[in-house]
Amino acid sequence: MRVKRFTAETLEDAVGLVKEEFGDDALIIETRRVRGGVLRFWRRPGYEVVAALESDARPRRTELAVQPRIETGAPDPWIRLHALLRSQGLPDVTIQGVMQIVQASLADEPGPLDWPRVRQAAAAHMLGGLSCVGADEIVGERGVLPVIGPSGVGKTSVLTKLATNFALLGGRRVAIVTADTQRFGAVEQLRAYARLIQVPFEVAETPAELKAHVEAHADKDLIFVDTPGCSPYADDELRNLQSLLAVLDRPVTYLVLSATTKWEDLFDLTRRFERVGYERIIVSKLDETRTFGAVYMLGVTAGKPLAYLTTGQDVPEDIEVAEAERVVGLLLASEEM
Ligand SMILES: Nc1nc2c(ncn2[C@@H]2O[C@H](COP(=O)(O)OP(=O)(O)OP(=O)(O)O)[C@@H](O)[C@H]2O)c(=O)[nH]1
Ligand SMILES: [Mg+2]
Repeated sequence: MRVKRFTAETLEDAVGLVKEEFGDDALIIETRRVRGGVLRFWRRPGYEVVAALESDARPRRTELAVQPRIETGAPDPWIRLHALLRSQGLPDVTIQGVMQIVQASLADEPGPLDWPRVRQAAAAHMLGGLSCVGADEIVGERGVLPVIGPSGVGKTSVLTKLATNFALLGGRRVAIVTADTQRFGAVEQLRAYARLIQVPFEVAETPAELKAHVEAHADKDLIFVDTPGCSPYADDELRNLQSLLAVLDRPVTYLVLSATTKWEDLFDLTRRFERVGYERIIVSKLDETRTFGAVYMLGVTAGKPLAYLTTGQDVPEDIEVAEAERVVGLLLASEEM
C-alpha cells in the first residue's frame, strides 16, 4: 500500500492532487487544516490530505463522484463520510448510493454542513434499510427454535445464552434438544450446561427422534434445537439438515453467521442456507472485528431480519437483541478522525 501526504491551499485542491496521482481508488485516510507558523515558515496555511492506494490498484484519472461542499476550518464532512464508510468495508456501489442520497437530503439545508449533521443524515438513511426483529417480538417468542449455520460460528453458544436468558431471567419453560451428535464431546458439554440451568435436555440422532422429543415437550414455551455445523458447500450436509428440520411444525429457525466473515461470503451463505430454510439471522463475534460494513450489508440484503448480536464468549451475558441503531452506530462511530 502506498501512503502519501498531499498539501494545497484549499481542500479541493488537495483532493484534486490525490485524484491526479492516485486516481479513483485512493482511500483518504486523514484530512486536516494546517497553519503556517514558526516551524512551518516555509509552508503557507492550507490543507493536508493523507491518502493511500492499494499496491495493486491502478491510478486512474476520473472526476470525483461526489463534489464536496466545503466547510472552512474542519475536515470536509463528505470526504470524512466517504473515508469512514470505506474503512468499514462497505462496497463502493453502496457508498456511492449512501453519499448521493444523503447529499440530496441535505441539499436545501442552509449554512455550512458540519460532520454531526452529515453523520446524522447518513445514520437516518442507513437505519431505514436495516431489517431487525426487535425486542417486542423477541420477548413474546414461543415455539421450536433450531439454530443452524456453518461450523464454529457460535451456534451452541447462542443456544446456551438464549436458553439461560429465557429460562432463568424470563421465567419461560424451556427445553434443549441437540441433534449435534457428530462433534466429540458436544453432547456431554451441552448436557452438563442444561443440568446447571435446570432445563430438560434430549439427544436426537435422527429426524424421527427430534420429532418425538419436540412432541414430548409440547408443554414448553420454547424448545431450542442445536444442530451440527454445516458446510454451505456440501450438498449432502445441507440436505441432511433440511430433512432433519422438515419434521418440525413451523419452526423459527435462526441462521448464525460470524461478523468476521467477508461481506461477499455472508451474502453467499444467506443464499445457500435458503435450501435448509430459516427465518432470522444472528450475527456472532462482533467483538472480534472493528469493521461492521459486512453486518450492515447482511441486514440490508439478506431478506431476513437480524434477531441477535453476540459480543463475546461469556454465557449468558454476551448477547443482545439486534437493533438497527446499534448496527449503524457501530458503523458510523468507530472512526478517530
Ligand atoms: N469472541 C467471541 N467468541 C465467541 C462468540 N460466540 C461464540 N464464540 C466462541 O466461538 C467458539 C465456537 O463456539 P460454538 O458455540 O461451539 O460454535 P458452534 O457453531 O456451535 O460450533 P460447531 O458446533 O463446532 O459447529 C467457542 O470458543 C465460543 O466461545 C462471540 O460472540 N464472541
Ligand atoms: Mg455447536
